[in-house]
Amino acid sequence: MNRIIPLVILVLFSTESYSAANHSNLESDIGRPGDSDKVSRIIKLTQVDNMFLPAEVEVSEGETIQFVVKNGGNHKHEMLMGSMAELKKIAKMRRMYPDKGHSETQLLQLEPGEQKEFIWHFTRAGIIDFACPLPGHFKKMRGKIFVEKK
Ligand SMILES: [Cu+2]
Repeated sequence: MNRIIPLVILVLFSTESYSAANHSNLESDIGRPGDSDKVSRIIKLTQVDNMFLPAEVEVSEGETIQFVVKNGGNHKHEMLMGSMAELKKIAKMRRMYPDKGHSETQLLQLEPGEQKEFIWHFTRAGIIDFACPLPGHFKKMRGKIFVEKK
């Protein structure tokens, strides 16, 4: 009977890697990593315990933004962009396996006081969600990027 358990876990993990594969497909909808020589603006986001400041950001279709994300809180935080459905799925995995290593593409993990940057090219108009998927943070620590049509 005990032998069945590792198998079940294995199946759950392979389901996650399947959804991670879906996630990279999805990233073509939310844009893609951008080139540093195409950056038009810098947008600063600060993480506090537990929210993003600002929680709403406006960009234009076709724009390449350099995001500077700083953890100004006293706890570890993360930042991940995607659809709300995708973010919810990832947050659920964090709750189920809090000690597992995480490797979603474009995931930022920040210790208190730490600052990280990434460059993103927004290819299409729409609304992109972002959040800290950590347990206890996810419900409040969310934001939206409004990608305006050119
Ligand atoms: Cu957080």
